[in-house]
Amino acid sequence: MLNKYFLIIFLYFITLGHWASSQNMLDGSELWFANTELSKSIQITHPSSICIWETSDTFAIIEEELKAGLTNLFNLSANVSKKVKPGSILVGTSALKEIAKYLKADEIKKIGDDGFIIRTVKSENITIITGNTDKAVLYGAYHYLRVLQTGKDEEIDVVEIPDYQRRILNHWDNLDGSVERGYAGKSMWKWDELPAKISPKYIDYARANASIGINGTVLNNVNANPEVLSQTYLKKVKVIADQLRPYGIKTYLSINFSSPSELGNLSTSDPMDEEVQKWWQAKVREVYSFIPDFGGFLVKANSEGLPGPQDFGRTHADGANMLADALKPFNGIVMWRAFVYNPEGGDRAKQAYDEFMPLDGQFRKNVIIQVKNGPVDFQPREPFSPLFGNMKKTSLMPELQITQEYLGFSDHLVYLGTLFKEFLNTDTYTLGKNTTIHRLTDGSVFNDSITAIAGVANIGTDTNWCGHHFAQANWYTFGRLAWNHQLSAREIAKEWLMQTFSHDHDFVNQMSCVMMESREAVVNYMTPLGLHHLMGWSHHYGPEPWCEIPGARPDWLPAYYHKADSFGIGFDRSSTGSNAVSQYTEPLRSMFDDPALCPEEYLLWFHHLPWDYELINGRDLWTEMCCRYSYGVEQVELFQKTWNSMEGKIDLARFKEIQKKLSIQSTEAIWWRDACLLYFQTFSGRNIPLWLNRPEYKLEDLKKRKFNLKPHS
Ligand code: BDP
Repeated sequence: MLNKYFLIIFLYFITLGHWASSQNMLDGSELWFANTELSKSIQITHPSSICIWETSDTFAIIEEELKAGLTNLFNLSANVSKKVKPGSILVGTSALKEIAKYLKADEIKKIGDDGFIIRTVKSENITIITGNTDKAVLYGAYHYLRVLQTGKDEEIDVVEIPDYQRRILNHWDNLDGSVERGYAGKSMWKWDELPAKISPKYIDYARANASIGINGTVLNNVNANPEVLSQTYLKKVKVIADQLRPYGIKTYLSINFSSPSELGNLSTSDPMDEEVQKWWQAKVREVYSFIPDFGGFLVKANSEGLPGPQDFGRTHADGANMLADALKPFNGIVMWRAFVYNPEGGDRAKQAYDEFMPLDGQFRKNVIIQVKNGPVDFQPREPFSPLFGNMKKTSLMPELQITQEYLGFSDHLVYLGTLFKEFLNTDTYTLGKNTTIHRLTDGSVFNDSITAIAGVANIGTDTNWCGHHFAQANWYTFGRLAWNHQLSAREIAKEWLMQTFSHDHDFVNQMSCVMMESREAVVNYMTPLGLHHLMGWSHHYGPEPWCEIPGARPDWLPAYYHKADSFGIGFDRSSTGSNAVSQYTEPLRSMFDDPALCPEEYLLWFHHLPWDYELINGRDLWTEMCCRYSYGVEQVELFQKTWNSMEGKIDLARFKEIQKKLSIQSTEAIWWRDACLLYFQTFSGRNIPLWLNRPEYKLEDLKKRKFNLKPHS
C-alpha cells in the first residue's frame, strides 16, 4: 500500500517536473511551433501511416515535418511507409499514379505551382496531400498540421491557391550586421562567417516562412551597399540561397543603382550607356551562375539621397527597364520602389503619384512597382496610396511594414492584422465599386503577369526573433494574408495564439480581442483623427510634435505635417489646399475633400480645421482629440489588466516578459498623450476637459527627454 502511494507521488512529481521544465524551456525561439495540442474540434484518430514515394530535398523536409508534427499531436509515433492502408496519409505530387487517381484534371491545372489539395477519401479512409510541385506539397503538409492543431474537421478537405504569386519578406539588413529599423537585435545573416560557416538559424527561418507560405526574401537593405554584388558577397549569398531553396524560398537582392561606377569602376551608371548595360548583363549572368533560381532585384532609386536614373536625366522607367532586360533571359524580375519624395516637390503625400503616373505603361513586363500602403510612410494610419488603381498599365505590389518603426518598436503590442486588412480591403473605386486593393494587386482586375506583396521584416538575432513575443504575430499574419487575403484578422490572431501559447478558450478569446483592438489603441495615443508624423527625429521613437532641428529638411519635421496654429490643426490637402484629394477617384475625392463627409480617421490628414470644429458626435475638435488620446491610454491599461489575468494560463517566462513590455507601453502611451495634448494646447489655448485624467508630466520635462533612451519612468 505504502509503495503504491509512494509510486503515485513519485509519478506526480516526475510529471509536474517534466511539465514545468518543458514550460520553462519556452522562450519564443519556437515561434508558432511552440504549442502542439490537437484541436478539440478535430475528430480524426492517429493516422496509421504516412505514405511518401518521391524523393527530393523538399520531400525529406515534408517527411520530417509530418512525422514530427503527427507524433507530437497524437502523442504516438507516426510511421512512414509505402504501403497504403486504412488511415494512411498519401503525400505526393499530382503526377504520381498513387495520387493522380483521386484528382480531376481541371483542379490540377487550377492550383498552379504553389496551390495544394488536401482531400479525405472517406470510402477508403485515407487522406491525400498533394500539389503540382514538391514545394506545393510542403505547403499542404504545413497546412494540414495547422488545421489539426487549430481547425475543424471540414477544413481538412481543402483546395488552396495563393492569392499572390510572390510573397516576399524585405530585410533592411546591412552588410555590417546592423538592421535599419530593426528592433530585435542584429542581422540574422552572418556575413562575416559566410560562406564557410552556416548558421542553423537559416533553416529555422526557412521553415517558419514556408509554414505560412512566404516564398521569397530580399536579404539586404533597400539602402543598398554596392558590395553585395561583389563576387565575395555573391558566394555568401549563394550559401544562404542553397539553405532556403528546399523550403521553396527564392532569394532576391536590393541593388544600388550606381553599382557600375562604384563596384565596376565605370565612369558612369547611366542606364542608356552601352557599357553600363553590358556591365549589368554580365553581373546578372554572374549572379545566376551562383544562384540559378535567383528571384531578381529590389531597387530604391532617387529616393532619400540614393542614386538613380534621374541623376543622368533618365526616368524611373529607363532605369527599371535596363535592369529588367538584363534579368529577362533568366526569368528574373525588378521590384522598383515608388517611395520617392523631395523637399522641393510640394506636398510629400502627392509626390509618388506625380512622378510615377506619367510613366504608366512604360515599364517592361518583368518590372513591378513596389508601393508602400500609404502615400507618406508607414504611419499608424494613413489613407491608401492613390497609385493603387490609377496605374492601370503597370503591375503594382503593396509594401507593408512588419517592423514597428512608427509603432513603438518592439516595446508596444500592436497587432498589424487589422492594419493590413484595412488596407487590402480598401475600395479605390478606380474601376467602379469593389475595385479593392487586394483585387487590384492579386491579378483579378488587370490580369498582371507578375503579382506580389512585400513585408518589411521584423526579424533579428533576439532569442524570440522579433523583440516582442506578440510581434511574431505580425510576421505570421503577413504570410497568411499574402497567401489568402480573405482570412480575417481575428481568425489569424486566434490561430496564432493557439499555436504559440495555448488552446485555453478564455486565453484565446480575450487575447485575440486585445490584439484586434491594439492597432486602434496605438492610433489613439499616437496620432488620432488623421494626425501623422509626430514622432522623434531620426530614430522615430516616442512623441516629439515640437521637434525642430536647425537646417533640417522640413518634410522630416512634425510641424510640416500637423501645422498646428492658433486657428487649428491638420494638413490641408483639400481642393483649396495641396489638392492631394484630386489623386483619388470619385466618390472618394469628394468625400475626402469635404470635412463633413471625410471619414474621421482621416480628418486631419486632409483638412486644417479650427479647434472648435464640431464633429458628428457634437464634440469640438480639441475635446475630441483629448478624448481620443486619453482613451488610447485607457485601452493599454485594459490590455495590461487582461494580460495580468492570464497568469498561469501560459508559461511563466513568456508571461513575465510580455507583462514587462505592456508596462513599458502603458508608460509610453501616457508620454504620447501628455506630450501631444500639452504641446497642442499651447496653440489651442483650451483646457483638457475635467472628466479626463490630468497629464502626469510637464511639457518642459517631456521636451527635455530623449525618448529612445530608456529607462521608462
Ligand atoms: C523610412 C525609413 C528609412 C527607410 C525608408 C525606405 O525611415 O529608414 O530607408 O523608409 O523605405 O520609413 O526606403
